[in-house]
Amino acid sequence: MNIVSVLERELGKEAVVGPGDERLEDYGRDESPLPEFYPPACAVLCESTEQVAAVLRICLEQNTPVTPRGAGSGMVGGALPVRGGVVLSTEKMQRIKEIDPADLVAVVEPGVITGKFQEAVEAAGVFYPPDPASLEYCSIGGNASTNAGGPRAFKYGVTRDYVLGLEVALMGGEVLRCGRRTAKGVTSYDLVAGFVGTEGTFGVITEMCVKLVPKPAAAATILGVFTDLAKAGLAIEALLRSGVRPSVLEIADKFSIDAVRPKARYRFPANAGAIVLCEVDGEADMMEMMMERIGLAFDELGAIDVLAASEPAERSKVWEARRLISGALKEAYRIKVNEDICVPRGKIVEMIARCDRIAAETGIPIAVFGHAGDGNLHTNLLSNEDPMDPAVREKLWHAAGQIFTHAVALGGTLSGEHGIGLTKKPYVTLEQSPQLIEWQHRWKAMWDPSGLLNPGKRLPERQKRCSE
Ligand code: 2HG
Ligand code: ZN
Repeated sequence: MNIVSVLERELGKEAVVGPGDERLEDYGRDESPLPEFYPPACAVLCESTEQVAAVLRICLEQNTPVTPRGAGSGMVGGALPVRGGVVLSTEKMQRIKEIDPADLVAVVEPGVITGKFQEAVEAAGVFYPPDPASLEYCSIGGNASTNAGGPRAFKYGVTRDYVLGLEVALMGGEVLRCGRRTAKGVTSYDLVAGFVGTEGTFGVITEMCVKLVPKPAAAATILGVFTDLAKAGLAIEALLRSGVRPSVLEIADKFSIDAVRPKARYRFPANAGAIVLCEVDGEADMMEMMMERIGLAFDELGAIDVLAASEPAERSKVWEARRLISGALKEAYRIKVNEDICVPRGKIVEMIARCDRIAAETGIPIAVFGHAGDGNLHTNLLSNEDPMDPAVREKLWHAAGQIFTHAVALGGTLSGEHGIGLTKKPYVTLEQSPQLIEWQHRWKAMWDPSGLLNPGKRLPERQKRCSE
């Protein structure tokens, strides 16, 4: 019996999207810049931990690759079934099981949409800070699998900092609960931190216990507009040194501004070449003083416009300009190879200058935007050439390699928040030693000796050791 029939028999036909079903194509793509479609044999839309465990048991019994998938919003091909087989989707596991403001925790299933979860949490008077730009459609389980960040990571940290406990289904069908519900806890090895960020290569998250924090009483947003990116980079570095502690410190360049200009409600000055978006939160009576300080700093650093917003409607207008960037660039160019390098904070200006040089040398426009306060820059290589042309792709991925090389030379890393998945796997050796890669292979083999769980991702192929 083939794998599709076995899954249909054990989980019911309604859980399986099989051959001939037009929905199946969606499970062979994601938000990565790869134009290819990776056809799975089928996708299983699991609704419970038991179903996830059953799929992992059946796939091991049938020696079939299985690729976990959240909302499919990943940008590095982490959820693509590159070896075919089964896509295991958690998109239907959408229950918020508990929000407990007294314990400051919530218990959720992995398919819950992050933005919806934040709304529910805030309605209960508490706050869940991780805010990937895709929060309206990404899922919290996917966020944990990639250890997603977002603008507020600058003050509040990334998803890993909020995951206290996990239920994980392992290859073969065993279900493991690890972690805790308490604010602190060191009784076991930190398996939770180990599972977070492994892009579904160790196991499939079926339930999460996450930390909440008190909701800030007020927030304000300040936008500084500069004539060029170098000036905006200097503003970021100056703010980092000034001792003010915003919750958000974002940057965007002229490519990004020009892409969002027609869509955004904020009217950018004609000579806008870069923006710095800053947000502060805390006690209401602190807001004015902090906005004034940041506004003054922007003026001193040569801003051509400063916009301060404290009302929710005005703030959302400013935020809209930032949140639209990724999609607007995607619409404006046929190819958008987006990276998310992260460099030490003191090297932001230098990294921006190096991107400029790479753009000039290769002739490839590079849009730079993102979470500059964390040194996490989305360097987007743009092109209007044919995405299927191997020469075009080679040129773009070569330039991406140059960006990675420079980021690593400055003490940085390939990925600050999107993950490695498929697209960045060829570059891992630029950053990591063969020894480090080998230990990660051993770790992966401990959870998935069969190598069938999300195969072909994250780790460069294993090097043969001299003794072998
Ligand atoms: C963002 O910060 C996302 O907007 C997407 O991480 C980044 O498209 C990108 O490069
Ligand atoms: Zn981002």
